[in-house]
This record gives sequence, structure tokens and C-alpha cells, in this order.
Amino acid sequence: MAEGRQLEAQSVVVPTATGDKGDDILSSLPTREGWWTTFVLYHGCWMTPQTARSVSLVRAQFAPRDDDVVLATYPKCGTTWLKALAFAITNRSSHPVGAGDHPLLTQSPHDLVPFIELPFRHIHPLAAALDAIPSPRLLGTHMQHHLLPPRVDELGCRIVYLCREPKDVIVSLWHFINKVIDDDLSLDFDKAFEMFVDGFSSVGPIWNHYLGYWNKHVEEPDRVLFLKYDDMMADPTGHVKKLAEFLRVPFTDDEVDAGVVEEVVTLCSFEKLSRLPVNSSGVVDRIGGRLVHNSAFFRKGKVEEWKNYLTEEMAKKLDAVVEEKLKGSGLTF
Ligand code: PAP
Repeated sequence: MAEGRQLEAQSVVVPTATGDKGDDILSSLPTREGWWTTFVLYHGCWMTPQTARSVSLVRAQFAPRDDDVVLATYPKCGTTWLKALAFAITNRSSHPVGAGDHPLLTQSPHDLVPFIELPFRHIHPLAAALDAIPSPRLLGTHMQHHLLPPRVDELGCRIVYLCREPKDVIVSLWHFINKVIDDDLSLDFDKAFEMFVDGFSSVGPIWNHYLGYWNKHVEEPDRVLFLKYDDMMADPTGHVKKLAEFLRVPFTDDEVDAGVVEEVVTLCSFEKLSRLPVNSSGVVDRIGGRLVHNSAFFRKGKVEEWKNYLTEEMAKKLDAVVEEKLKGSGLTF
């Protein structure tokens, strides 16, 4: 990454409701332009200043519990799907999957499983919002592993990590960004691709994001489950069973015979969720100060969509960078 050339130290103004000295942390960070707003390089990870502030507050204030389950993803790797699946699986005794009043039919998976860090988390007291959630909590995060509060690992909280073929990620990310930002700021795909290949993308570089959780998974396979979107698409029922076991709520033989696993797959499928009014209409601020259509989280839900966007040369270029960065780790795409 050509950080040395492109980075310029600037003072970043970050809104705060509390006015505490946390703002100081950000003012000296390297910055870079190119996406919809300025990004800062916070502990080796690119993010908006608002997110950096949120992450720093999370690290200072968030109190993990040993029965927390953290659903971690790089953006656009299937976060919404994983949240829906984990919610449906863990809550199926109080919310039978086939029930007409299932929460997933009227609430976004992002509201049922909140992110630990949020660009606007500092406006609403962090500790109060997350502490109010009863145990066991399901919590989402886009933070790289090394940015999680250390207590997550110390307490042995379980982590489910979901990654995706990077070429599909940049396509999905580009579509999403263009739905969020103002029309006059629309981002050229080639430019987005080059920044992504350069390791410059939200909470990127993507390979560092993948590797942090992959290495933890290799170290502690029983505590960190590592999944791939493409594999889940190929075998959703197998993965739902695997997820239920990892979440310590395995399906009973009776449930399997009654088709509950398939019911979870159907309830959380792209086809089902994307057509619900809660997910197909309305706007919401999920990225801090920018409204996004709820439907932006449901585009196509396919694998190998990159073939419609990347030239052979671009695909080779990204493949080569990813292969090089992951070399020796055992993680491949
Ligand atoms: P986030 O990280 O910003 O929350 P995330 O849910 O990971 O977003 O990304 C959305 C992607 O997951 C979209 O991919 P696409 O652009 O390639 O289509 C979206 O379509 C896909 N997606 C959302 N829900 C589902 C689902 N239930 N099953 C499969 N894919 C899904």
C-alpha cells in the first residue's frame, strides 16, 4: 500500500456528545480520501473517524460477558444473513421458526442483533445500550480481531466469523456505497476496485480482517468458528446445523425430522427476507449520518457475481494480491 505517499496528517473533527478527551486520539491519525468520506488509519485499520471513535469507546467501556456470542464480518460478507440465522437458531424455543409473529418477519436482523460498535454509538451511551441486552447476547461487529476489547478473548467469548470471496465483496461493497452516498458523489467501480486492491477500504485491508480471525480460529477452533459465504450458499442446511451446534443449541432428532432446519434456512433466505416490508422499504441510518435504504442490504445474494463486473485482468490482480497476503496461513479462496 502506498500509504507513505498518499497519507497526509490532518486534524479530523469528530462529533461528540460527551466532549471527553477521546477526540484527541483521532487528531493525529493518518487520513486518506477516496470513498464517501475521509478515512483514518486506526491501529492499522481504515475506517471513518466516527467509527474509530466508536471503536476506541468500545475498547474503553464495553463489558463483554463470557456467554456473549460475537458475529464478526468484513462488510458485505453476509452479515445480515448470519445475524438472521443466529437469531432464528438461538431463539427458536421462545420464537418457533414457523410462527406468524416471528421477530424476523417484522424487524431487521440488524436491529435484532446490534453491532457493538456503531459510527454514532458515542451519541447514545454505549454501556447502557449494550448492558440492557439480556444474556446470552448475540452481538455483531465489523471490527478487526485485534481491535476487539481484549476481554472478549480473555473471557472465552465465542466468535462466529463469516468471510466471502473477495472479488464478490468488492462488487457488493461498491453497489452498497453507491446506494448510500449522495448521487453526485457516485463512485466509479474501477476506482473503488483499485482502492480495495490497495488495501484501502472500510475496516480493511480485507486480508488483515480475514487473517486476524482465521489465525484465532486455527489457535482455538472450538471458540472461533470460521465460515465462508460461498460454502454456506452451497450447503445452507449443513451450515445451519453446524451453527446450531457451535451456538450450543443443536437441533434435536425430532426437530430434524420435523424439518425445522429447513424452516430456518427458508426463513433466513435472501428470497424470504428481501421481500419483507421491513427489509424492502424505508430508510435508516446505519452508517452514521447517512441514510440508507433498508433494501440496500439485499441486492442479489449470489456467488460469483464478480464475473459481471471484473475483467479477467482485474480478477487476476486481486487474486494475486489476496494469495500473496494469505500465503502460509492455510486460508485460500
Ligand atoms: P453489512 O456487512 O453491511 O451488514 P451484508 O449483509 O454483509 O452487509 O451484505 C449484504 C450482502 O449480503 C449482499 O450481497 P450482494 O450485494 O452480493 O447481493 C446481500 O444481497 C447479501 N445478503 C443479504 N441477505 C442475505 C441472505 N439472507 N442470504 C444470502 N445473502 C444475503
